[in-house]
Amino acid sequence: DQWGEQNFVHDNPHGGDEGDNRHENEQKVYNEEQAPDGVVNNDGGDAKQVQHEQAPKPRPHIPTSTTPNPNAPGEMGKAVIIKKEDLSPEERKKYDAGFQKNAFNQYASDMMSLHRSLPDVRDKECRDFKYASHLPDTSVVICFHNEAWSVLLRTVHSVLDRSPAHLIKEIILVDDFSDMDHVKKPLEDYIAKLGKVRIVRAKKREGLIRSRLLGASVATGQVITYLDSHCECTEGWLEPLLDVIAKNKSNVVCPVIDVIEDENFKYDFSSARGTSIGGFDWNLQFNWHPIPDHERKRMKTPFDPIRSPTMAGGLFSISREYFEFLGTYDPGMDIWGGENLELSFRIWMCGGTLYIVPCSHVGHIFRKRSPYKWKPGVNVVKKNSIRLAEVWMDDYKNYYYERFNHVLGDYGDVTSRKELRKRLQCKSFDWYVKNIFPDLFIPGEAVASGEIRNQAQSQCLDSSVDHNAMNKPVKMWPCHNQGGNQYWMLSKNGEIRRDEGCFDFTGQGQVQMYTCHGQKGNQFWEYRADGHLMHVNSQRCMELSGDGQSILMEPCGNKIRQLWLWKRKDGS
Ligand code: UD2
Ligand code: MN
Repeated sequence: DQWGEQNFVHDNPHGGDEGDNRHENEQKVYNEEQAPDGVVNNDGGDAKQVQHEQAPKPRPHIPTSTTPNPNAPGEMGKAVIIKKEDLSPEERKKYDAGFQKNAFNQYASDMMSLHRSLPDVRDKECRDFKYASHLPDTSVVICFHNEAWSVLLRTVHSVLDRSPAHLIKEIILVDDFSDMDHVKKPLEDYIAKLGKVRIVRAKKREGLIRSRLLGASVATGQVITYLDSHCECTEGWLEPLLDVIAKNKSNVVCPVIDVIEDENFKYDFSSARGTSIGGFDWNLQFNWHPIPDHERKRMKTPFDPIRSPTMAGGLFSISREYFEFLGTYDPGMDIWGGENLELSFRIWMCGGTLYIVPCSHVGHIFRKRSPYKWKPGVNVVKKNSIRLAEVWMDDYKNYYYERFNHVLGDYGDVTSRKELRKRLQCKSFDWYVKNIFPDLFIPGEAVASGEIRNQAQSQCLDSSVDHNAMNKPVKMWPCHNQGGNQYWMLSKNGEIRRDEGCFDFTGQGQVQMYTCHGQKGNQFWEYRADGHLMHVNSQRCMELSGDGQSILMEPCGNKIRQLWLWKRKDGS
């Protein structure tokens, strides 16, 4: 039993094989009519509850029943389909207010049991796996700012209902200065009956990072497990996480994050084999990537923990002692953002290992906008990201800083974080990139970069790379010399790209923007010495259309409309 016997400093071979700023106005007034009464006692058995026909009568809380009515809304992770048109004007108002306040369908959530059932999403191999007999216990820390009642408590119950009791030391709810009434006395009364669950409150709005620190400061479990306040844990989610930490305390582990749909609460799960790993782009945004071949080769089975360069941030377990050793979080980070990459880089660079564990599944409601208040006039995400770049990214930080012409603004003092890095004798960011994220696209390695200008006419290849542009044709636009949507890079492996967007041609139709996959194929281009841009698979060349408005893919030939100017790194 290695638990308790680990010395963190350099006993774990590095890289060894074992181991948009969002501002939304929140609706501040909590509507009494939506107060928890009709919601809290939703044990899944009451059809009247579901129809919302009359004002819900206050009832005593019914203690947890884990055998829900299979026909109640949302059971087995099914979608709750509500025909908005059929709702009374009053109910419809509630429906809209719920969405407005939370950026998810609170009305649908309120119809569902707090103990709704989910399918057992595990692959058979995971169900049959034998975990270590002595697993460490965990404190589960859930931070929230104005979370909806039913969503918050379903998170809590999913932990209690689907984890071996002896492994849950406690659940710590951290209230980040919510102003909704239901999270005050009603919540205290409710959790008092659950045992094990306690609440700590921030005295001012701290943001999720300092709230997590507050939770950690009172935690007593051997492991800390963080969850967002809108999650649902599935059967068997916890043991595989703790098992990896039991093997080595410097292993930090994330479950597979399944999607709970914001519109209807459908639980969408992926099989272990479909699991992705975490990465990031040079805007320091977290993103997902397919499991790279080198990692698939390293894994002995598709159910082994997968080494991941980064974590999404919200859902992970870490040995409490190791978390402290590693320097927890940067308390200078506000509200939201950046802490996930900061911790990820720190884990890898300072001797730990970050895994995604395919046998552990937790659902999370992914929202399309942020429902709460941000600091007005401050780009919090940028500030947090600069803090992490300054401390951890060495010269690579400049790829990020170029995005805003190196105008950093006030990002506070990072001296103590730099000292931490020194004290822990962490490796360089260059080491991290080369060993942990070798598939990361490095702008400095681009063989050509800048605008791609047609030689017949001053028209340039133009596209954004956000989700609006994905799977849509690349356009031609008058060259504007401002970079932006006309700034492209030719990667070493023949991609024409910016961030995660790549030129993609299937052999038919038009050249489209597509998420880069790093597999060459439809994204493999050659910028020839004479100025042709050839798609290697189809052997066709990009050609400016006669009207100058679009790109044609034609057999390569001796036409000026097929010749393009693009600055090569070697200056030619
Ligand atoms: C993702 C992470 C989130 C966090 C974030 C980057 C997942 C599933 N989620 O964004 O955990 O790492 O990236 O920072 O990986 N909260 C507060 N105080 C605040 C703001 C938020 O307590 O001022 C709580 C909030 O109630 C929620 C959690 O922090 O429980 C994460 O916030 P989010 O759900 O808005 O973040 P998300 O999932 O978009
Ligand atoms: Mn979240």
